[in-house]
Amino acid sequence: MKGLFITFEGTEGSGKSTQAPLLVDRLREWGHTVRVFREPGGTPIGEEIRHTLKHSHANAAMTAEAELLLMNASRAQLVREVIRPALARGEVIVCDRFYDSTTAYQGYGRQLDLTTVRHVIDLAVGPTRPDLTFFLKVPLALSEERLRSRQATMPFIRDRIEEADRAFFERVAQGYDAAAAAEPKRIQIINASGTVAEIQSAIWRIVAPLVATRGVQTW
Ligand code: Z5A
Repeated sequence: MKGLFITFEGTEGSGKSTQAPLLVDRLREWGHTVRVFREPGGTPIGEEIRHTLKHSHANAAMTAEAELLLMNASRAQLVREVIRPALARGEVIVCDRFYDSTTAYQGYGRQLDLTTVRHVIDLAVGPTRPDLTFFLKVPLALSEERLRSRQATMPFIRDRIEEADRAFFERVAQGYDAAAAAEPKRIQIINASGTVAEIQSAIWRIVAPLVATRGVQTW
């Protein structure tokens, strides 16, 4: 029995980390065995790489190439240590970011050669690909506004990737549009400017028929 692999994508502040757990809760209520991960991270090795990429005091001079490889080192570990075995058991995997983030951030944002980026992703994931990806699309101004309100309620933690300029994030958004245009069947664009409940319903309208027909493992 093969499981189901669902990923969430979008610029920061688009609502991925809000929607992913809501989908997980709903799937569990329906009796499915679900595992949820975030990238970079999701394994002990991946979480150490995440720290290096985002918060380490030693990361200021990180090159775009090193960033590409570290993102995919974390991913290679996650795929082999957890995702493949869980899918083989017929479970549902929900992942907050996966390789479309690499296309958008390292390919378009950092402007690395897109063919090289694709080869590195291929090495990291092999045949393990999402069945369904939600691209939560919001105007950049709205995601910036959401992040500002979140920052106002939290202690400041430096994040190297968030230090990039606005042009970088505009290119990232273009990268997501290009990825969605290239794979319209897998990548479902969700208008993420609405309320949390509206977005949750839009996502469930797509997932419900899929889990009903796929025979994934239930308790
Ligand atoms: N990255 C990369 O470069 N290459 C890769 O291959 C991978 C990742 C895998 C991971 O950061 C960074 O790594 C990310 C991309 C890069 N870098 N940046 N910059 P992360 O995991 O720390 O964070 P993130 O993935 O960027 O997510 P985020 O900033 O936490 O945003 P989000 O998950 O999309 O949004 P959220 O946390 O659900 O919501 C943000 C705020 O808005 C929060 O206060 C919510 O309560 C609020 N919110 C959410 N939905 C709504 C609605 N509908 N209305 C109003 N307010 C809302």
